Amino acid sequence: MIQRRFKANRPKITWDTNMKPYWNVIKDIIYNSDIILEILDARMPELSRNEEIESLTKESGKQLILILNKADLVSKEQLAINYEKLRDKFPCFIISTKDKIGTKRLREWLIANGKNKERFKIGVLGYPNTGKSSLINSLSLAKKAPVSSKAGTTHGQHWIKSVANLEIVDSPGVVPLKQEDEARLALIGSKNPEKIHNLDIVLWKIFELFDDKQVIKKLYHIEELESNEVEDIIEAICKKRGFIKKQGLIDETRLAMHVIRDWQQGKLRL
Ligand SMILES: Nc1nc2c(ncn2[C@@H]2O[C@H](COP(=O)(O)OP(=O)(O)OP(=O)(O)O)[C@@H](O)[C@H]2O)c(=O)[nH]1
Ligand SMILES: [Mg+2]
Repeated sequence: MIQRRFKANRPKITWDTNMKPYWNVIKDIIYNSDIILEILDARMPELSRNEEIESLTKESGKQLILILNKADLVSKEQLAINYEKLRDKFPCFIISTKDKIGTKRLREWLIANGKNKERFKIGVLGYPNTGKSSLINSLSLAKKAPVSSKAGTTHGQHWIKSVANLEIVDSPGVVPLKQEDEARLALIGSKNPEKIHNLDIVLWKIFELFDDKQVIKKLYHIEELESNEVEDIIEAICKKRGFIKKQGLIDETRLAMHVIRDWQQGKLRL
């Protein structure tokens, strides 16, 4: 039935047979919504954009809005840079559901946009753990959708009656059809550390994101270290924490687990 509805606008994406039922849920959400909010991680909005969501939305003729969530984890200067890069492409909103930044403005904007409709249906899509359910709760002024720091909390599609005539659908985080780039998924918090194969690579990528290494040094109590080389920082933290293997080598993998968790839980602020 879902396929029949979409026949006229069949997307050009090649479907992997195993992923078909899952992506049919996403297509169904796009079909049933009046507008789509794509939730991005404000720390790295470009990396957290999903090509498939954007092309499916475009083909459906629905409007796409970008939400840069977790703005509390980014400096104002960096936010302005990230916002400038995207605002010409789509309408953008800067949000922190944690600190309640921007949610009132977005709620009012949605209400104004849907004022001529009896029901204004909003689809909320994005990678796992970007804050889809948290945003729905903030917009609805109630805890209607389950939230957790583990990626993959929401399953299936859930329509939630929000404020005024708004109806919002919560969805499971999208799994990319094409590039299964582990480091990218880890950085946007969509892959839990226990499931990451190359932990060391992700650790390096996180540390390399910081121009100002003081932030890392402060969090891990190695302010006395003069060097700003990632290698030296990793060694100093491992020594400080006693992450040393039997042979006397530093246990980078163990550190990686901790740092990735801290990053995903928002303890490292860019
Ligand atoms: N720092 C910060 N953390 C946030 C913000 N919004 C959500 N989070 C946290 O991000 C984690 C994921 O939030 P969810 O709302 O469950 O994310 P989701 O996109 O629904 O996740 P799935 O259902 O797993 O796809 C939770 O630990 C939230 O507390 C925010 O604005 N700032
Ligand atoms: Mg969720």
